[in-house]
Amino acid sequence: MEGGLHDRDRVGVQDAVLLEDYLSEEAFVNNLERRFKEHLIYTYIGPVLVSVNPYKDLNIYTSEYIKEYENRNFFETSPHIFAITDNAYRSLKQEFREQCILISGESGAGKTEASKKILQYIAAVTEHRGVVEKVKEKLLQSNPVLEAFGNAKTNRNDNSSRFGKYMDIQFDFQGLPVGGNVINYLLEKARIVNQHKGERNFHIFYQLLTGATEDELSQLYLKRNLRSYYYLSHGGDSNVDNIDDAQSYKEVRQALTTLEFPDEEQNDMMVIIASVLHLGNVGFSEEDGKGKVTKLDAIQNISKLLGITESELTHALTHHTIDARGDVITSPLNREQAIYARDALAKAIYDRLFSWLVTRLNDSLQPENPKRNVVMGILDIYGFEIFGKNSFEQLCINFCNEKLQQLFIELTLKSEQEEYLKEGIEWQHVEYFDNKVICDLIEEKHKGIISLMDEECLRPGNPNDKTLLMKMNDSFGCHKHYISHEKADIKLQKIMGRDEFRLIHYAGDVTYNINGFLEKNNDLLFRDLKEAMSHSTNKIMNSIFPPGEYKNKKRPETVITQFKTSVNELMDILMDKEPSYVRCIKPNDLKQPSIFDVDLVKHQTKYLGLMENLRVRRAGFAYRRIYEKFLHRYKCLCKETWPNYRGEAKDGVQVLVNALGYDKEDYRMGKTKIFIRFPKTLFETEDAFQLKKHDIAAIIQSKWKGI
Ligand code: AD9
Ligand code: MG
Repeated sequence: MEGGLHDRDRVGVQDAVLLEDYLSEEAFVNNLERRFKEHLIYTYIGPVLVSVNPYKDLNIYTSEYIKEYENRNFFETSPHIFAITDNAYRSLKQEFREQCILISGESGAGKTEASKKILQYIAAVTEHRGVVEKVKEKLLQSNPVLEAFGNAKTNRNDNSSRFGKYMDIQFDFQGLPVGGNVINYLLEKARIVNQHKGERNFHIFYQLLTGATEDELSQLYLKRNLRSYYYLSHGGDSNVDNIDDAQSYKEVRQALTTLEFPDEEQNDMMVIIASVLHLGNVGFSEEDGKGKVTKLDAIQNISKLLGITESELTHALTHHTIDARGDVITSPLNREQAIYARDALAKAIYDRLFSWLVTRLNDSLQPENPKRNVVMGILDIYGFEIFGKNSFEQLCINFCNEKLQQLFIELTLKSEQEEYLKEGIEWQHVEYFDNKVICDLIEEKHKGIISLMDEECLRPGNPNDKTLLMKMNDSFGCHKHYISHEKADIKLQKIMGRDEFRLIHYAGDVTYNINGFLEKNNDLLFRDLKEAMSHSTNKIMNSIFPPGEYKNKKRPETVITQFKTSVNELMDILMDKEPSYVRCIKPNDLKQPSIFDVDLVKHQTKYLGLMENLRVRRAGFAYRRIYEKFLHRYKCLCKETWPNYRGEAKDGVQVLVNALGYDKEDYRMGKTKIFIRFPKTLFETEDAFQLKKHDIAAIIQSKWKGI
């Protein structure tokens, strides 16, 4: 609101809480649009930062900007990701309060970029020498590595994160970064074996094939030609205008070196990447119902690379062994089953490699002295998803978002309550929609959708998607937030298939298609393949496929149960931290600057729950400010406080608001702050101030001119 870099920031309101018509989505989106057109991409809803992706470099992350935000009071500067970060960092450093910054938004909205800006800011405002410098370098370099293996070009985003990420930065008692830790969620491994038109596999494959030297490639039995690989062939053209894969490859190798991955280990990683490519090229024919490997050179390459004999590999890809109550039975797979087994293997290898990478990265980021550190966590995770067709993955993602919304409500109300208590103001009940009922529907023990799904997965007989849906419809048919095809009204029945169910999420209704649920949840890998992989001489393969894994009688947990556990662990991690929120919005589907598609933004406003954020925030007092600041700004509006009030700032403010005629119900006097209920009150004061300022300026000017 003050001078310097923020002169332009007078368009619309900086804080949507100050919107006159705060219940109107129209007004909210209109405010965003007006600001966006002036390149003001950031707006607050109280302490929540809304960010609209500009799709162009705005030059607002320079060192001048960093200086502008360093150690400044949150509400004295224009909304910015640096302001949020500085605020969190100061609270961590001065009060030793653990922080978390939760970033959400749909694909391409700018989450990952925001998380990088946070890291950039922290790196810039902390000491530049010795161990700290090295830690910062490692933290920064972990990004290109994770992105190479976990990001891909999609139709929505050329650099789309295909996994959820929670990253901790650990600080010592002086507020210096000393280490970090990453937790990954649900890598989209289906991409390994198939890509939609116009999309690509994970970046690392293209980086390796275009960036490696001839020597490296020949050691991996690879050809530079991307078209030679079946697993890279589904999306069509693999060039992306603004991605330089060859250059990225160099950067990734350099980053791995900075992160202290020895050369040998880096090579082992590339061997696995190459093996996945060769695996995709293994073909099958069928004789007498039995699958036969056709592309022997691919098998030979994998065998040489991983140190597994060709015969074991071939056998494992075409057979299936089960242990039926002590009787070990091996039966051949037909062609279709063999293809399925091959793809399952490719996905498992890559998925496990990725998890290994994260673990290994964490070793490298471990602080020397892990005790007594304070943590700032950054969550960059997929937002609420609703597509034309929604499946198992969307259910997982939307469940996670329900949980995050719950956390938001709890933490926001908690922090409001804390502030009221601290300021000695009585608490007023806030009406809001509690989405616990939906979380319960999904995750409740023995009763929820997840339990039912697992039960069906484990049931002997012939469980399938149809039987699962029938059971779900039976169990939840009467639930307020579950709609079966049968229960749907006529209009809805027209758009809902018989193989679908619909959940009423806090952010909107989503229809899920049941096909593939059981298989995706089971995520089986035949034991023959596990066993074969465990015989590899590659050290990483050896650790990700431990020998004897198949002997473990206990069935591995289903995908959704593992996910539920990790989401609940995440909630525990976040629960005792002080939260900050960044809500990212994508202004158009074309990845273009300067286009603001109102309908698209409205849609996201809904799914991000922004109007609900605003309502919760506005339920109490819209505006609050420290007495000294308030008095300083508005003292010219009252004879007794101008030019200076001699006495306590709080008393001065009381005199001031009496003179301004504030209604008793419109404000409260806390211990250090004034709380104003409606923006209108504040606006009138601000208008009066602007007028007065004008007058004063005119008087000063006329005096100066000697008139
Ligand atoms: V996904 O869920 O991982 O698919 P994100 O992470 O939300 O998605 P990302 O941060 O990758 O989106 O942003 C997408 C693209 O938008 C970037 O590659 C940039 O080209 C562009 N972008 C995002 N934020 C900014 C920004 N603050 N300034 C300029 C930006 N460009
Ligand atoms: Mg991302």
